[in-house]
Amino acid sequence: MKRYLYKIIDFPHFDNENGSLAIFQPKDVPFNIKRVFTITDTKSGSTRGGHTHHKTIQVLVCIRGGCIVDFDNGKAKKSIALNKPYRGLVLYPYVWHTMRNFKPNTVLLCLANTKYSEKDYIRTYEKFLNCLKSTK
Ligand code: T46
Repeated sequence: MKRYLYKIIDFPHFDNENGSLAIFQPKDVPFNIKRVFTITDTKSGSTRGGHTHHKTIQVLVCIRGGCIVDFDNGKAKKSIALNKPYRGLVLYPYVWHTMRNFKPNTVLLCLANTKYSEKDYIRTYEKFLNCLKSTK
């Protein structure tokens, strides 16, 4: 099975000396959006994520501030700094991801293709590696 690692989407945006406007429309997202959530008020030094999903695909956008997202598919690893209010990082199922180095007042917007279900999460790296073996 081909395992995608990530994709970057630069959403349409208009920036001028009076400010910036970014536009998030379903047509620019590679799945049907079923859920939108935000991550805010992260403390200095905190990390979030540290899991992956069976089915959920997500787009993460730091609409304010910034953070680093570390992710891997069990083979390739990558880190991306998200710090532009129009830049989306698409994370696919079976991509282990962790967010860290949050700048003060960061607002991370997440669009997802699933309703929330704890059963969709894999929350230990060992289980993740075992799932990769069993879904080859
Ligand atoms: C992800 C990263 C980028 C819900 O009840 N409903 C929801 O839709 C979500 C997203 C979370 N929750 C509950 C589950 C936990 O009790 O909120 C609590 C915190 O969730 P979690 O520890 O998973 O948060 P993060 O920031 O580590 O991860 C979140 C998403 O859960 C996850 O899908 O990929 O953001």
